[in-house]
Amino acid sequence: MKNKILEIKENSQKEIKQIENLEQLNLFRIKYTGKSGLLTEVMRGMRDVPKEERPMLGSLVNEVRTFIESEIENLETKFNEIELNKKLANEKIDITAPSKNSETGTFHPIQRTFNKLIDACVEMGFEVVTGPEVELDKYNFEMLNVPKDHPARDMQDTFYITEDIVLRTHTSPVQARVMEKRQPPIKIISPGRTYRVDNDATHSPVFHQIEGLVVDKNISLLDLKMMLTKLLKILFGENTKVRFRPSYFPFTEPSVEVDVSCPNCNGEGCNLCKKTGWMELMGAGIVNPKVLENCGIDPKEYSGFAFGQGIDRLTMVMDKIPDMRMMFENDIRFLKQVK
Ligand code: FA5
Repeated sequence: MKNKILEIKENSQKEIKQIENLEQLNLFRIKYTGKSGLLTEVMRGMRDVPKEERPMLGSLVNEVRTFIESEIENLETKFNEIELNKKLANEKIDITAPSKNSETGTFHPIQRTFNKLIDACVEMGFEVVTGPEVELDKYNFEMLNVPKDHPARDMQDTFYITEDIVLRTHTSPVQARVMEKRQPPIKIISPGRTYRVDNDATHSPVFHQIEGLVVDKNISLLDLKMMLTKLLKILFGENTKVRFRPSYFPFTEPSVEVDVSCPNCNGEGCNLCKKTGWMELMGAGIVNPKVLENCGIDPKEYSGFAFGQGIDRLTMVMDKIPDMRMMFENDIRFLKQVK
């Protein structure tokens, strides 16, 4: 039995020298140390050996097993290293090879308009504030002087979540939220997404607005006219004409609609401006004293102006897009055209 064990050791030493890869090493492992391998077979034969010889032979088998296993481990480490080096050599990147053409992303046309407006307003000293799109009826309507039974609610067809929670129909609730928390001076803009039950070529159920609010001592309609004229000239060019027409909003008094000479035809009259030479751009006005009062600001001490502009329609004019819905389909061919 002893000779048999030593013979196994000797043969294993010879055989292991011939092994060239991991596959062969695995077969070697099964042959010598596997469940039905040569060493296991020897251990089974121990039953036929006289009792007193068993401890000596048992420890010899273990010694040989440890020896073979450590040989296997060493060889395995060596083969793994060789494999890894081969893999690394094959994966070398040739940095001199010509690159594949990659698509570059751009801003969505609506975002581009937003960026232009926000940049111009920030340059004029406005702070950017945002508010929730799912809004309390209180901020969207009531604090802005539009109580539940007010006929002006018909001007904004609303998505109701519950009786008291709506998808905001304009960015004006941010005015109320800011004035409720802060005392003047206030000079903010609030860009964001808005929702109404509308759907045609110039009305989308989801659209975008930017709100502006200035509250301080002695703010008058003259400040509103000067500031908006300056802003619109930055956006559309120094020669742009700006006009103010009387209008109505429950949250401003007096209220105005603001138009600019058509940027497409410079006021000559074209299809975009329906031959009028003017484009209607935004609603604005002097903040209704009732709104200041609702928000905890004393209307005897302070006054303010506000303006609100639809971004989607402005983008349609600037990029000559015939149907508002095209901007929400996100067809990559369309987006590439209006780059
Ligand atoms: C308002 O929403 C007022 N909050 C604006 C305002 C603010 C006035 C502060 C005074 C002071 P109006 O309902 O007119 O106003 O909407 C403003 C702009 O939003 C419109 O001129 C239009 O450009 C845009 N708009 C309204 N509904 C839609 C719609 N369904 N799809 C796309 N744009 C829309």
